[in-house]
Amino acid sequence: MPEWCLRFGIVPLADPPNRSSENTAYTERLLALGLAQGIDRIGVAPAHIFARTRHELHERKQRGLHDTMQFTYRNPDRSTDPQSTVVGAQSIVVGALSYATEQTEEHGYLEARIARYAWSDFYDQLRSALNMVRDQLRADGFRAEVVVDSNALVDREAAYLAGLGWYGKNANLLLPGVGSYFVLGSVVTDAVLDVAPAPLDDGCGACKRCLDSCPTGAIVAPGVIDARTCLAWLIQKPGVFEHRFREALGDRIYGCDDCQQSCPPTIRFSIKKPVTAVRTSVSVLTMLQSSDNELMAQVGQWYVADRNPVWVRRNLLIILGNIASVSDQAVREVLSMYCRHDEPMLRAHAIWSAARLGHRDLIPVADESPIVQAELAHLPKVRIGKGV
Ligand code: B12
Ligand code: SF4
Ligand code: SF4
Repeated sequence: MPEWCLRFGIVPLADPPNRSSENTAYTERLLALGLAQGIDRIGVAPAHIFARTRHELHERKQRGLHDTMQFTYRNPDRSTDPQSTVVGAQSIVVGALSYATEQTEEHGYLEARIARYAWSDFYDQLRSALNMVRDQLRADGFRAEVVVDSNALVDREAAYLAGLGWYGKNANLLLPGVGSYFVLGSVVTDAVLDVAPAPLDDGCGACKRCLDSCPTGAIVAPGVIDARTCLAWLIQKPGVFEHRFREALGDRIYGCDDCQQSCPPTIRFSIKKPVTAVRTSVSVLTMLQSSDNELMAQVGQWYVADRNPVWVRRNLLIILGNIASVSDQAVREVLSMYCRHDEPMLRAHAIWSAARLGHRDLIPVADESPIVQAELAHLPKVRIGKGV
């Protein structure tokens, strides 16, 4: 077992892959195939239990840092054991695909911002490329399964163990020289491949810009995110959007990039691609005026809890309160409609927005729903400042 496995508490499940020249040549051919499919960086991790990550998942769950997130937290023992994806797994081929594009971020009045990783379906691009690697392995008689952003495996740790990068203080995996604008995914296989000699050392040094740039202070220690305060999760979380984070939501409709936009290697040296089919923002009013089916079609592959459009509408209503002009008649009409909506969750958030924009006359004096009553009891002050 390599010395670094011990250092990171990694438990081998089988004999480690031997470094025969045959393995090396086969591994190189596979990795070259992945690169030819458009993957930007690729490497191989040993298919051992991710002991450190397993410990972190259990510990963070115990501390409540996961909030109500399920994903990899639902079953930490499963998501940190490659054997639960492929019985007899020996190796994990891990790919990183850049989602930085030459497209500049442009959005006009009443457009809500989408985080970069969702500007296009980069997961799908990565999955397609990894499928080719998987097919090659299967054609050669091995078992192989692709996992990309799934609950079955913690992607960052796989990439870290494959030597692709280090954990930044913002918790993202940073690739040397090119930063963190990468989506990650794997092919878990029972083929014995040449694994990375060792993970990379920390490359952040004394920098701590991401810690200072987080609008809600969600990076509670280097590499540790408190999901209870992270906007990327709060946007996805079902239920009433906590008052104390509504202003911080700003104009974000999906994801948050602040802790990466402040990261020097990420913004300076990312691998920018000439992507044509990108969408950097959506029209708030168009979405709020759409039917449920139309709305979910615009949302596409975004994660929406239970695929329930209410959560998207809730966020759009908060955004209105944050960015709309008080004199905008179209906004007033939409808010008027939502203040009388059948769904109490939407009435509640529309009332907040109406109060922020000074449309007190749209707000009912009483309501039978406890959610709305709570809202009426804590109306915000009228917004003053930019764009009003
Ligand atoms: C749950 C989840 C979230 C949650 C929680 C994120 C979190 N950091 O905990 C929420 C919804 C908030 C989220 C947000 C985002 N996510 Co997300 N998310 C996931 C998911 C599904 C599981 C992550 C997981 O289980 N983490 C487990 C915890 C324990 O791991 P960790 O937070 O990475 O912690 C490690 C470090 O702390 C490290 N460590 C231990 N000790 C120390 C000490 C020091 C000093 C340091 C620095 C590190 C360190 O070890 C820990 C365990 O491995 C993965 C997909 C997957 N299947 O893996 C995507 C994934 C992590 N997300 C991704 C992305 C792109 C994002 C966003 C950038 C999207 C956006 N723009 O809004 C943000 C970034 C937020 C952030 N700063 O982390 C990418 C990350 C790519 C990359 N280059 O790192 C992934 C891998 C998806 C993918 N397949 O590409 N995400
Ligand atoms: S994604 Fe946004 S809210 Fe979450 S840690 Fe990064 S900067 Fe903070
Ligand atoms: S901003 Fe600085 S500390 Fe944070 S991840 Fe980037 S290099 Fe590391």
